[in-house]
Amino acid sequence: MRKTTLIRPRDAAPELRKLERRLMLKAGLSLGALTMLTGCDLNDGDDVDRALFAMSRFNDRVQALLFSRTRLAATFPASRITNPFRFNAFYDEDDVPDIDGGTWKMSVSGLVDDKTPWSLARLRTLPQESQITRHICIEGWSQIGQWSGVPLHVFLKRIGADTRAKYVGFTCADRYYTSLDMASALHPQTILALDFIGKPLPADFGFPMRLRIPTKLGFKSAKHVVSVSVTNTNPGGYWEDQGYNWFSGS
Ligand SMILES: Nc1nc2c(c(=O)[nH]1)N[C@H]1C(S)=C(S)[C@@H](COP(=O)(O)O)O[C@H]1N2
Ligand SMILES: [Mo]
Repeated sequence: MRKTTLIRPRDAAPELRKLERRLMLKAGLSLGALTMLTGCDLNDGDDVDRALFAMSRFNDRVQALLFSRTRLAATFPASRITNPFRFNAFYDEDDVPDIDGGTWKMSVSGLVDDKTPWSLARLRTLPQESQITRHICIEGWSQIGQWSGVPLHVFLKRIGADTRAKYVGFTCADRYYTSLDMASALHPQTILALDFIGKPLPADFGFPMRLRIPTKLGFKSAKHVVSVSVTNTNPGGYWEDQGYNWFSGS
């Protein structure tokens, strides 16, 4: 049975009180208004999580409005590249997917003219760009690396993507997935990376292709990509669907 008691500030969970303060300060919303907006009754932990999740999606819209299509992430000289470079994934290094670059294909779906799958060799025929940027993980560490590959805007144009669509989604060989708003997908520094520090991506770092987007937190830079889709339905993401902020960038 669902509890229906109203929350009094005294017995509300601390995170709920914090949420209420933030709402009042940032949006002039009361908990009652949030209850209406989110459909959560805010009486137990689950509902608080759901309300925070709804707030995070609200933040996405605000961040998207503040996003500048042309503001660039900082770049660095080669001397600043972090060595050794740190591996991270939702599993251990032993479980990194073992992918055959010769048979690997990336599928394309959704609002695009040309859905022909892409081989590695064909991706290499497109214009390539190189960048030395900082990768920032939400866990609180960062490192500078060099990635080269096809700018995503070049790729999207090439496949005849409808760039008025809202999202670009990515799925990976390890069942990881993530997605970008179209403005971020078209940002000049967002690339389909094939090389890391001048050599084909090592398995740990996303062979044979990874997304690299320096204007966003590290978890958006999906490794071992196997599909790209252009869509108006938010594809979410592995961490995003567990409550991490979807926009996660500048
Ligand atoms: N396919 C896949 N991509 C992924 C992840 C993952 O678990 N699987 N983890 C993300 C996170 S949280 C981080 S910080 C970076 C780590 O990239 P690195 O191993 O090159 O440092 O990859 C991102 N992309
Ligand atoms: Mo991360």
